[in-house]
Amino acid sequence: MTTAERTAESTSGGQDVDVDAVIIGAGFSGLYMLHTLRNRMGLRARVFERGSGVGGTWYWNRYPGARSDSDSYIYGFTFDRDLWLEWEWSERYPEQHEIRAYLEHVTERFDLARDITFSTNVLAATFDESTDTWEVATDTGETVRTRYLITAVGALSASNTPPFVGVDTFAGETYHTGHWPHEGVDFSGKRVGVIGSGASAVQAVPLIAQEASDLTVFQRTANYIVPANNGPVAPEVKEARKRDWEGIRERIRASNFGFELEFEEKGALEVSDEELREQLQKRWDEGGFGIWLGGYVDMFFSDEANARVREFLHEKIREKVDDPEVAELLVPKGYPFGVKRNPLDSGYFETFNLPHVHLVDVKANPIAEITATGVRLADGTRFDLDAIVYATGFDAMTGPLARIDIRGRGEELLREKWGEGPRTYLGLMSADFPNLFMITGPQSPSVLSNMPVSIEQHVEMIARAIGDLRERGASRMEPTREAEDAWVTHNQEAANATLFPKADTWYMGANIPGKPRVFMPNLDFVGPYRAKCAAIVENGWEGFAIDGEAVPAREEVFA
Ligand code: N01
Repeated sequence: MTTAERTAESTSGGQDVDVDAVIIGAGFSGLYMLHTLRNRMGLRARVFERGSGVGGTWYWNRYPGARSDSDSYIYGFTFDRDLWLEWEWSERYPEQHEIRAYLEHVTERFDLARDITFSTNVLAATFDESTDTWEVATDTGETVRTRYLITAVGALSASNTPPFVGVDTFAGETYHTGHWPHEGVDFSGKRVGVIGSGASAVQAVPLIAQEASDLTVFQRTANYIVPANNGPVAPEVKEARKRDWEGIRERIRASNFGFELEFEEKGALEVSDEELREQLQKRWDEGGFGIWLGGYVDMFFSDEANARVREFLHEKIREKVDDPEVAELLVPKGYPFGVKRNPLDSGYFETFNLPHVHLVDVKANPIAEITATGVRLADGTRFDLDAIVYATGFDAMTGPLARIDIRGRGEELLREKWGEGPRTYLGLMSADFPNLFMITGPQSPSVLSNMPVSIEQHVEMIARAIGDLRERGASRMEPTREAEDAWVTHNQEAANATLFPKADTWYMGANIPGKPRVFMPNLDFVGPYRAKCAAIVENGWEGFAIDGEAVPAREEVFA
């Protein structure tokens, strides 16, 4: 069937809807979803995007130093060989403005903008049981009826400013790394306070320090931070990668985390001190996530194994930081390595050797109040500041979905259904919310992977689902309650077998006061999860019900 024929069918078969699909968000996920549904399948799709341009995460996170921690050659779409070949990244890790330029290029290349409505927030979506459609309402007063609702809202897009006493009273400049001014910020000659020491702060602090006359970093938890080793990529390496598009694509799709990284065959407890140090040093020198996602798998399960790796990392911090007291504060304590997102370092530790940069421990002495002039700690110490930068992260994974009033069967609110933690099947759909698909939703590998790889897999699976529904003439798809319950249990059991629950992280929802403490990503790993999903589809959508007809899932799905 040609695209035109499909379009005609779609139009004639969809008189009860304004469009076949509404997609929320125009980042990597939304753009590829739109391209797939409209350009490849001939459906009528419409994207709503709250920003005034495309990019999602990369539209909002414009703080100094913002760049991806994934190598640039795999931080993009692989669905189109020509697109992959024609785009040139300037460095090992792509900078924010370059990623945004890339996504703008994708938008233009596939003529996507005409179906994207910018500067528009989706406020609510309600499932209509009588027609198996969704009614979507926006903050511009528009209402759109659609068969399929697809959230492409990102896992880290609902920014979090902690509810400090007096947070609105500060008279100076206030910024959040997650929604940085487009025109940039000049910190020259200013006394700046950065609250937080996660991946965003680790990237921003060295650059803010170059401008500020005085910089104070308020740290609650020290992080395990390993070198990025950024820089230009040798032309012959770039060329070899271009020639190996198919190989790279296949390897990252089958990999554990969407990178070209494999775990060591032996565990950290099975090698001599000498071998361990040699291997860790090799990965340290290479930079990137090798030491985390390509190291010793037993360190995720055994504290003893983990301690051997930690010791190496603690030494490295002490070597880099001149003042032993500051170094001790920067050495992570009380939780294992690898279970909190590992930021990549481009001069973060060395920044604390500068005389105008200070580190303050707000675990021992918490922030009591934001005042008109700065920050006051519990013991009464005051910091007078001209600017405060909140590098305080996000209400991760569930936050972006909870902000929308998504009502399924019986008007049940998704955020209420998820009151004790997310409940999904495959991180893709939730029972009683038919025809609602979530790209890289909670309980899928998502944030524990190189995101574009997981995004492509989900987009293609959703497209397949929609294609199958249309072929069958079916109007409704949803997971069964049994499959969802078993998936939730499987995810919790997998996490509980590891050291992940041992740290207070956004993976666990622990950064948001009152959020249930539940491990949110899925731990099946990218390749095995992908294979599992493929088998589920091949077996006629195991664990799903199509127009009420359920196909039970095999036990292996939950292993
Ligand atoms: O946010 P975070 P982020 N009082 O949640 C602290 C991705 N990302 O924006 O650790 C005092 O990591 C909080 O302290 P603690 C990446 O996946 C990717 O840096 O909770 N401090 C922490 O230090 C990353 O993991 C890239 O004890 C408070 C900080 O604020 C995710 O986004 C770049 C506090 C928040 O750190 C989030 O990173 C950047 C309070 N009340 C981000 N509340 C790349 O790929 C919070 N904090 C490059």
